[in-house]
Amino acid sequence: MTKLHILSNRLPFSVKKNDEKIELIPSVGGLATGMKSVYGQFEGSWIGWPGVELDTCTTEQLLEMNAMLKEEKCIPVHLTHNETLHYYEGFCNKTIWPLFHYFTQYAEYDAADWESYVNVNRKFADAALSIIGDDDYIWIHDYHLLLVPQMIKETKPSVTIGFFLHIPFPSFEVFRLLPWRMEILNGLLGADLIGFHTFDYERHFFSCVRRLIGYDITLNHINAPDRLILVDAFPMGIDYMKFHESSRHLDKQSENEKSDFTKQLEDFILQSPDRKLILSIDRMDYTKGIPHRLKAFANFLQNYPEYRQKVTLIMLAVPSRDEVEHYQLLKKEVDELVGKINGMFGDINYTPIWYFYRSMPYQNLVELYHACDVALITPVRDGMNLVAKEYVAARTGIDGCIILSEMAGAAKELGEAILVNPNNDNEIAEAIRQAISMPADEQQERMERLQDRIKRYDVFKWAAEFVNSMHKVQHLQSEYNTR
Ligand code: GDG
Repeated sequence: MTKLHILSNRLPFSVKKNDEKIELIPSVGGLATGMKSVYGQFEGSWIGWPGVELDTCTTEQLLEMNAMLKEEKCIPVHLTHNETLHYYEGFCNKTIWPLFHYFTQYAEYDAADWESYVNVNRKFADAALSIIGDDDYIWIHDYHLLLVPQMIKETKPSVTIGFFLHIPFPSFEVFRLLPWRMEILNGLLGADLIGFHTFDYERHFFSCVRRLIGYDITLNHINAPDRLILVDAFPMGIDYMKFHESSRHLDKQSENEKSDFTKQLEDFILQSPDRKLILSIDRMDYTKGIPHRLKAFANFLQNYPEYRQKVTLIMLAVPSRDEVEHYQLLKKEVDELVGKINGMFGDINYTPIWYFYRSMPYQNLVELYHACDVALITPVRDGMNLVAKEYVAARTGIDGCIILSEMAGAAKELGEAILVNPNNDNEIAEAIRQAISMPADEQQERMERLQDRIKRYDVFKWAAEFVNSMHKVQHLQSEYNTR
């Protein structure tokens, strides 16, 4: 039987070591959920880093961890502290991440980080090569593993390789800044199918291939000398029914069944019936536009004093990459801005911003989506943004409004949201006013259309379409080779 293997930086389980005991904690992110749906059908393995550094484990712990992961059909790629430092924190998060999100001034070009990136990509490729059969399929994920497609193709050309990038692919003028641009492009071109969230990222990629490598491109096919490579847009969806049903469950709960979190939210809303809650959820990342969003909220309170006391921004910022300096500086800036705005517009009965710097359990996340009237999602760059889709899925009352940055991949699909330029504080302030005063029938009309679309193209459909395209590319390649 043909197998489909998955390769991603992280496994769908994180390993936790508690008092010498090993525990596997399942990941709940969109990638893990979507992949689990196709992964079961193909009998493959999942290859990735289990999340603990090799140097911190004893031999017994390693053996136990490997055995536990094997039961879950997971193959660990173990990384040392030095590798996580240079490959992950270094090249992935200080070079590719800022550059591909257009933060060119943050991108560092460090030869030692690059060397580690190549070596770790080789480790992942070797782990894959040790288990994949000649006719198997492999689906490689994201910017951590851009060199792996070529490394696998060179050794086992008959394997069908799919690659999906979860972040934007930047325009040629930005991509060309990378000292290792040729290596990265050639690495990716080892794949048979390359997927992006949007057509714009696909276009940028084609432009780089044409100008830097010189391959001919027809429609969405790259005509490489040895084979055809298919490139397409696959906008990632969410597990719509999971969010929708969890939220429906909240509608049906009796008073006794409600969580303390829900009760507190309800009490707060009941204190003043015309109170409006605005929700903001992201990882604490400079690409997410959090400082601009806060300034826009302050502008809104400044420009529309009649809404003070009535509008609260609930802001969940999940700690992320806090060992990297730019993230530490961002955290400081956000802390200060929240303090300043609360100090300026708050009083004994009113805190304009409720700020949570932590991650919350899934259930609380749904409770927030369920309770808030507006979702304010204004990244300065974002590959897709799943939070916007989750908010839509969790609106059981078919009301609610999304203010969405035009720089998020999701903006291409969510045309019924209020689209804004994330750098324009006044435009966002005006969008907040528009959202909280939008007539109920207009909210409903927009939300119904959004829900139909997101329900239809959910994460399972996304994964199935990607795998179907991997089948399709095989046929296209055999036609191409017999021309
Ligand atoms: C990358 C790309 C692209 C958030 N806080 C909590 C929590 N979350 C969950 C959300 C959502 C996910 O994390 C965040 O996904 P996003 O898409 O918004 O953003 P990134 O993490 O930057 O993801 C992005 C994505 O990959 C997929 O391709 O859309 O553009 O940057 O699912 O629900 N979950 C829990 N507690 C939290 O506090 N349980």
